[in-house]
Amino acid sequence: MAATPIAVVTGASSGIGAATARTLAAEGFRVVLTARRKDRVEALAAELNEAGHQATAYQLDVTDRAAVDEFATAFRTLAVLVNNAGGALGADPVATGDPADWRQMYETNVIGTLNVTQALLPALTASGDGTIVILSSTAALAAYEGGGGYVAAKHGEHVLAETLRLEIVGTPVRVIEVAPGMVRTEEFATTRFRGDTEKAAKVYAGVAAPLTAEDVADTIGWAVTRPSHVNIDLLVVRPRAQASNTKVHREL
Ligand code: 8X3
Repeated sequence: MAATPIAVVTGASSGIGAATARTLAAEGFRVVLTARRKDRVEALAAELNEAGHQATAYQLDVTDRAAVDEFATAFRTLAVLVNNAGGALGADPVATGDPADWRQMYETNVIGTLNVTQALLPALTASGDGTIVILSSTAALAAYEGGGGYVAAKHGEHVLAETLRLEIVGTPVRVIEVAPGMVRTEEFATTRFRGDTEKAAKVYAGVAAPLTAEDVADTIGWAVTRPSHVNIDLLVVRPRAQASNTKVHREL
C-alpha cells in the first residue's frame, strides 16, 4: 500500500492556514501543522486525529532558519508544502510608515517562505510529484494607498513564486500561487491594526460577504488536487463585492 502523502502547512494556528489544514486532511493528506503558537496547532491536530484524520503539530517560526532546517530533517519525501505564514503590520502611507514594520513584513512573508521552501525542496523533489503553494495576496499584484510595506512584501513573494517556477521547470515540483483579496479572518486585520478591533472592523464595513478562510482553503484544496500534469500558476480569488483592491461595494 502506498504511504499517505504528507502536506506541510505553515501558519496553521488560525485563519487560512488552519482551514487549509482541515481541507487537506479531509482530502486524505497526513497534515503537518506548523506555527509559532504550539498550543493552537496541537489542539487542531488533536481535533483532526479524533475525527479520524492524520495530523501532527510542530512549533515553528519560519523566520528562524536553523529551526526550519531542523524541522526539514524529518522529511525524506513530501507531497505538498503550503507557505501560508505571513501577514500585514500597519496601514501607514509610504511617507510615514515605520521601516521596522516593513522589515518585519519582508522577513515573515518573503524570507519565511524562502526558508521553508529551500529547506523542503529536496523532499518535495524526492516525492516525484511535489506541489508548493505560495499564499500571496491581491496585494502581490497591485498597489493600494496605505498598503506600503505589505504590498512590497507580497510583491516579493509573488516574484519568488514566479522565479522558482522558471528555475525548477522540468523537475517533479510545481509552484502554485494563490492570491486572495478581502478575506475576513479572526486575526488578519486585528494584527495589522495592532489589536484595534474598531479599525479592523472598518476593513469589512458594509461588505455583504467577504471571503472566509474556508473559501480560500477550498481553492487551495482544488489547486493541489489537480492532475499531476496541470499547474495552476496563479489563482486570484475575491469576494463578489470586491472588483479591485480599491473598488469595494459597501452597503452602508
Ligand atoms: C489581504 C488583502 O486587501 O488587505 O492580503 O491587502 S488586502
